[in-house]
Amino acid sequence: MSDIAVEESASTGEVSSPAFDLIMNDVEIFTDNENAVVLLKAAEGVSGPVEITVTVTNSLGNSYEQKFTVDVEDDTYDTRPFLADIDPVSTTEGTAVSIQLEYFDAEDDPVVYQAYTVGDVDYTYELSDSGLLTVTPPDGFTGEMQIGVLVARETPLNSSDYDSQVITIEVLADSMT
Ligand SMILES: [Ca+2]
Repeated sequence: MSDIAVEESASTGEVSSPAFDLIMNDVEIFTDNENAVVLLKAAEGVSGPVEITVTVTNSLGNSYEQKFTVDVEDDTYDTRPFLADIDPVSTTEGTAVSIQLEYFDAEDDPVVYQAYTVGDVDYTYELSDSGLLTVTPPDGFTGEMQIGVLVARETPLNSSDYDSQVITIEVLADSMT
């Protein structure tokens, strides 16, 4: 690049700005023999300070080593709970239906359940602390209705720190009446 015509740079006044647009016709990716990256991965269950020794050796066999300390910390990331899949359920006209909610949490942390109305069917519901959801369809209603449920940490980290699901409940006509 040293034989490229240059001109005075408008911004700095230095005579170093290329007079023409530079076009790269040939780009080469090479192995950097002067710099290297070391990737460290802690083994399962290892924690605390670990001393790392890096040794470089040149072609003449001369070596130089340098030590540094890495502090390995436990995986403290607490994943949020999520609901187990809930299959559609069915009941008959005027009959309450119960659904036991279940969740998974990697750390087995305590959770809270919530339920919320989805759609405009005027059903009623109850939800116990242990996740037993009981939904009662309105009198005379048949067809499909939906209810939303969610599981969250006891102390959510933010307003979207939960897992929700919509349950479809089919209310069948009571053939006995
Ligand atoms: Ca958790």
